[in-house]
Amino acid sequence: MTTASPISGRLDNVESARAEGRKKIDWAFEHMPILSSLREDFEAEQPLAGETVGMALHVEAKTAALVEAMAAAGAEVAITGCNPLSTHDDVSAALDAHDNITSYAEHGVDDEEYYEAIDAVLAHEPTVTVDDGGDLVFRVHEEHPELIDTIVGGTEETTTGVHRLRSMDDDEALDYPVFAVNDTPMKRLFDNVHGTGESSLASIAMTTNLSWAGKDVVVAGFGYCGKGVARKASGQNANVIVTEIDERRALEAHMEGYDVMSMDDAAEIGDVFITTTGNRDVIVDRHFEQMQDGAVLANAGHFDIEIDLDALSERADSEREVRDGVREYRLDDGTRINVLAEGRLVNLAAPVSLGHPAEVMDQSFGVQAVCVKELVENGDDYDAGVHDVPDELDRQLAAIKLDAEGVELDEPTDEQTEYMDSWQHGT
Ligand code: RBV
Repeated sequence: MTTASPISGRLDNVESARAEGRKKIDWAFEHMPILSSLREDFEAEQPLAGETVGMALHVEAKTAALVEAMAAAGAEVAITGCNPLSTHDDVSAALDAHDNITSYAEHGVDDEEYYEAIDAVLAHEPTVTVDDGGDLVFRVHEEHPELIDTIVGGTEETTTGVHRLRSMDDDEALDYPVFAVNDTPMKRLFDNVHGTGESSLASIAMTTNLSWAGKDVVVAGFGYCGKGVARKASGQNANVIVTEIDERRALEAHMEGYDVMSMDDAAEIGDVFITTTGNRDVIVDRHFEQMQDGAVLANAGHFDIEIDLDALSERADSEREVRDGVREYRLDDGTRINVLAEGRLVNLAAPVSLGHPAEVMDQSFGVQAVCVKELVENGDDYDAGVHDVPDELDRQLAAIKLDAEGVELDEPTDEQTEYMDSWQHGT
């Protein structure tokens, strides 16, 4: 299917936007050895020839490197964003310049435009879907079920999306196989921990131009993302407070040396609040009234539901933009509460945000790439539902990365292998 260039038509200076986007993609790709190695194989073997890959991801430079690897493997690719604020228009334009890539992603779209772009991707009749948050899969099932027969499978990038898909699967409402990319070690132990930690803190620091040192930083949620945010904030000399709803995670945070308390108690202490729970209503009306003047609120979860901004807006006497990406809500007692990036995931949606570092996305997108290939080659082996990524695929990516980093491994001796496989050895 051929289409007009959707993104390019909306930009004032398409040529210069494409050139800027190209530079960003090339830089990112330089720092993505797994993707680079896979792309070389893909170019030679053309595993995706004849396939159409529909994608909804954060459209920026590292994602573009994945998209180009899919195209180099022989696929036609149609892509849009998975968040209204995370698209880099120059990168979107650079992608759209390819003959076999169409990008519908645009920064700053409203809800209607967002879903129009999702539908435009689905109009390409994808045989594989690649999601971050699940919007393509859900739209297929809700609005375009006729596509299900020809879709070999899908992949899901993030915790929130996998959670939604598992709920769908439990209700027997998921009609094609989807790989839980998020759940693989090569993704979750790196992207969620280091990626979210580094990029959230960097984005908050750049957006506010304020220091972490000596601050009381409240991290809501001690899952993989929360652990990363807490650890990195601690490393920047902040005093970290963790809030949790799960007994074992609260205990884990306590034993890691963080202060653990309820949000009701943390609300009046925190200088900066970062939500990472994936759940709704984590910071709500009763918390705003306890907060200190100047408190900074940011969300690092996939959706903008963790901070109740409607309640804050209702409580506020006035609101204004005090810096690019910072909205100040002034309460009637004069307290000012600063919300970053409209409560959307701060590491991608603030004006200065760049998403996770390239080295980290190399791993996540390496998993995406091998999963798409696996679905095309062996999709029939997988029933409808959520699937773990085959461990062997994940392990191979780790080996490529270690090689690129110049890190050497020990090899077990025959005696060691035999010892580990046996159960007869005792004292
Ligand atoms: N994420 N993507 C980027 N392309 O720069 N940064 C983070 C990027 C993904 C990450 O894998 C996470 O699971 C998801 O965004 C949340 O939407």
